[in-house]
Amino acid sequence: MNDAWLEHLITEEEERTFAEQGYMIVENAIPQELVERATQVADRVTAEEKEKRGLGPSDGLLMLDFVGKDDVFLELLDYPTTFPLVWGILGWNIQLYHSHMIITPPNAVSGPGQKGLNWHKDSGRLNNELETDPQPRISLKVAFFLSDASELGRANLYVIPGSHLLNKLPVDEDKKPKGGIAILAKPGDAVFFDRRIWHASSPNTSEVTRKALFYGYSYRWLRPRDDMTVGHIIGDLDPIRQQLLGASATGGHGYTSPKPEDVPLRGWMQEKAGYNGAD
Ligand SMILES: O=C(O)CCC(=O)C(=O)O
Repeated sequence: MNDAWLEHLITEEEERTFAEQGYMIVENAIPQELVERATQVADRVTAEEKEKRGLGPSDGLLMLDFVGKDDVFLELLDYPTTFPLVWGILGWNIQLYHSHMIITPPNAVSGPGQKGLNWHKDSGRLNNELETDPQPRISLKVAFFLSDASELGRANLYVIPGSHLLNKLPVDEDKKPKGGIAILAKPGDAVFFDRRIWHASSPNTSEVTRKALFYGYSYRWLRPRDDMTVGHIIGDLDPIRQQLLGASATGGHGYTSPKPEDVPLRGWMQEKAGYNGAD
């Protein structure tokens, strides 16, 4: 099961980059064939959702909880070029706590009422209620880019490198956010970012609709940030996917004090990836 992960274990350089910069880009993480398949499904799901919400073709769409809507989204959940990096950073007690798809047509923005860059850290109240500075990481996102955002103005994701270690948004003398860069992602690239990094979506001033799928991974004790509508599929999935989608064989206790059967990823890492079982 999942031996392809062994070919993409996290490197020391990736670990260091992510720890220091708070983000990293895995270029060509998924092949164009998969980009095309995922795009077809994303287009279908977008059309259905827009119809439901009464939105037109030029409206942006932020759609939470897409992961259970098609097998292609499950394929990306534990994809060989990205998932080993997720557990390489967070370890084995992990889950998908959140998925969202953002579609940004020409002239649209992805945030409701958004004008420029909507700088934020992820996870809402965690940023107010965790007392430390810097705060703990707790989760990260992997954004799969399906469209070509390799030029400026294509609703690029912006980040402030290194700002995951700063609770306050870094600003210049005029109180303007300082140090932001646009990520120029190509179709098939995966962008990893720490939930704490100051990041922003941006307006699309190009002719190319921006399409990206975001997978949020966290420790299993964090409550999901969306409805995680997966009850209709979870029973048919392999044990590691079940873990990722929120299963706990021993119930509530198993999220904070997991037994081996709650966390099959841990057993797999011990058997296959040289993990020695230490926390
Ligand atoms: O759409 C984007 O590029 C930004 C996404 C974002 O802000 C988020 O996932 O929290």
